[in-house]
Amino acid sequence: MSRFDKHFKMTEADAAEYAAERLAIFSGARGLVAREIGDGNINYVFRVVNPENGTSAIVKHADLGTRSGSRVLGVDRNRIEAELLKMEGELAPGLVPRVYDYDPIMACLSMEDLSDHRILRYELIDHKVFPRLAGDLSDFVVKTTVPSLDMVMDPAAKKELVKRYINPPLCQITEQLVYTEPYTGSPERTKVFPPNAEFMARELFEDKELHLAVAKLKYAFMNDAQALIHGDLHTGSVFVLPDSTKVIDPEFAFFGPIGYDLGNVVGNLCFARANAAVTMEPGKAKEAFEAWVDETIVSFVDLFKAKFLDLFRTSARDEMGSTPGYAEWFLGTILAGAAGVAGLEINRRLVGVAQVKDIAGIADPAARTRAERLLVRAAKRYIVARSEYRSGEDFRATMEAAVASAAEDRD
Ligand code: SR1
Ligand code: MG
Repeated sequence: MSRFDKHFKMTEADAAEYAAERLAIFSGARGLVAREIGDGNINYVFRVVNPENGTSAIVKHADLGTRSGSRVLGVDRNRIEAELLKMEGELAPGLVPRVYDYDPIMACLSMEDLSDHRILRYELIDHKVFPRLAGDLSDFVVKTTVPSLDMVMDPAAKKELVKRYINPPLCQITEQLVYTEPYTGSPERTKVFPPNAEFMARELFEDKELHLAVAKLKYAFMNDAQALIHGDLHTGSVFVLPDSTKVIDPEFAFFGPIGYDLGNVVGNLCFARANAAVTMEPGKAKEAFEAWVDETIVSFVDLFKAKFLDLFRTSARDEMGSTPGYAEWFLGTILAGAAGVAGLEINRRLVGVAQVKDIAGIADPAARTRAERLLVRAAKRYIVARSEYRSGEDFRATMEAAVASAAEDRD
């Protein structure tokens, strides 16, 4: 009999006791210390340390609802995350934390402590550069998604996986927060920076051509069970060191369009680019950071394209999937989806309920106003003209034009 034979919401003291009882790396240890370090909206994340020898682990614990209690989610997301991390660790070695244990009763996923790493979003806000990023993230997206395509894996086995990773509560969050609420203008479901109230009403809430494009993207997200994707690949889901990249938090994983992962990365790099454009003093540091973000957007997309075609061609087993021209056509549809998602991610982080510090944290109201406007211009182009995006340069050029447009907002 153990206190942990039945699920309850753990405190720090519970987490320390739990880790001592459950995790092999703490076997025989006494006096473990747990601290809750989660900064997300959903789970409880405990860092557990053995002060005697410095051994540590992360215990990610799911309660039935979100932290605020505003949504009931169940706890299956914890299983999905644990299984995905293990799978991703095999497909993309070195790019995810090691899993120590998954406990379906307490809904606890215990894994490698990456406290020596930093969250990419905050590093980008500090205008730091990470030369490995484009290579590592393009590797991650290609290696973790291509193997679960119908052209690559046995379609019957894939359908079993589609069942196993059906993720209704987390998909519902995305369907609402990304694909619906930012276009409603509803005061309960949006959060608009007051100086941009009229701008957002005109550009996002009342633009029917935009709504039609978003509707098409929404039902593609809900119906295109293309591959097993991460589902929430923003810069808060990436830990970095200068020589290391680790993707975390695949709790939103499900069978969906690959462009969702790709577009999330691009959209979040756009936040870094817009932040630099309006907050950095002109000079060498600004030029270097902006050039690195631009180059990272270009290389991320172009490396994805090259690696995708390579892996697809060497691993596609289905006869029709190997038809000459199919891989290139399919890649084109993924890039169009990615452009759409980059735009959706940008818009939802500006006017939706889950905002990002890259923009909401800009202290000068005039600078934040400009950043939001240039981003919305880029986002709308990504969404409405999504079929025109074929290369990294196409994605970069849209941001460059949007940044140039911000000069007009000064007047
Ligand atoms: C209620 S969850 C809000 C956001 O946090 C997650 O990381 C997802 O991006 C979600 O949309
Ligand atoms: Mg998360």
